[in-house]
Amino acid sequence: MIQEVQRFKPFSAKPIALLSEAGEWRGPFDLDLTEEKLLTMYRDLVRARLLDERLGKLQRMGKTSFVAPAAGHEGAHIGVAHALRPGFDWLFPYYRDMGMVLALGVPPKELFAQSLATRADPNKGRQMPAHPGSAALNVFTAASPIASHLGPAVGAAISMKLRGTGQVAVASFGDGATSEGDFHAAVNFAGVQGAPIVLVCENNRYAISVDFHKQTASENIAVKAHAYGMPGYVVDGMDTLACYYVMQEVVERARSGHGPALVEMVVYRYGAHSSADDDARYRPREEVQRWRQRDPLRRFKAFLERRGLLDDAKEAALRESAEAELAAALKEAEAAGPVPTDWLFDDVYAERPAFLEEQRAQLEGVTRG
Ligand SMILES: Cc1ncc(C[n+]2csc(CCOP(=O)(O)OP(=O)(O)O)c2C)c(N)n1
Repeated sequence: MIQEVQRFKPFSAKPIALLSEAGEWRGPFDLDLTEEKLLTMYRDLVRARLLDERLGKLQRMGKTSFVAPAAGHEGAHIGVAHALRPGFDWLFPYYRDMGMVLALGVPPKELFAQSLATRADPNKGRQMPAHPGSAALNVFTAASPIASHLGPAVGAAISMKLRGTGQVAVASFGDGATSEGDFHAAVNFAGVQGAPIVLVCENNRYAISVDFHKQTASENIAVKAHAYGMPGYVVDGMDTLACYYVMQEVVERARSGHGPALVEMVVYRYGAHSSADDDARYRPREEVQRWRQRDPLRRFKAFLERRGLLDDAKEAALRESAEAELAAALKEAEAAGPVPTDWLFDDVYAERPAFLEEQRAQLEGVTRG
């Protein structure tokens, strides 16, 4: 039975951590990842951080209208992405998960194109920036209404179970989303149906300016799982390996027919809620600084250095190559040119009705002048 090989106990008093803040391995089992896998995880942490920085710059340059900063969430993002089978399992991310979809394999060119609305955007420029999706990689397009993707995620997982596909769905969301009715309906349904889904809460302590303690009277989010008949895990979300190993266990548990789990990853966003928010109005700078000390990149780097897998020169080379990859992707995304206005009419009907044809013709006249 899978329960007998469980590494992690649900409902632990403290968040599950495997790395100390100085990067020492503290796991109660032997690390069983190859050097290559560890370095790939670190590379993905760096790519996610650099992507976030680039998107922030594009917003300040006026090239995109909206970003949802993700720095501080990367440990959770990379832990989740690496526990999935890309293109087989399904991911239902939310708007702060750019690093997660990048690590899953969505090309950075597509992510930039989505944010800038250029022809290289597979969503044809019809989503808000920071709302990626990928048909090729089974990534459900991120939605703006919080928690609205959780019902569809559970529905998809139930379908996977009924069809016996062996796939797993993962849906991620913030702590604020757990106050929505959609969250409770979805978790309840997942529990009742034994759906192969992992619900991942990236608890960054704030829903815009609303502090976690105003969000729920529960001691944490993970305990809510108990009421829905599934295990709940609270994990140190700044510890990439803890996020990865817990995810790997519950994903495989779901894959082998043992049902859903709720995983709370305790993270922190260093930046504002979005490019439209002033976080200085609701949280002290010292709090942000304190959390920065726990940074997932810094911790993983220290861990790799202790094992002799990374040094300053290798780190510099890795950053340089990630920078170059993103710069080239951005250039290609921009070179594709803006999305044509009449793409607005595509993909809605198999055969476009006359009234839409008429509107399209009118628009053509307007844009031609
Ligand atoms: C149904 C709904 N209500 C309100 C909003 C406005 N809104 C956008 S983001 C947000 C906070 C979300 O917080 P959380 O779920 O913790 O995620 P975070 O942004 O902190 O990562 C709110 C209330 C929304 N998008 N959808």
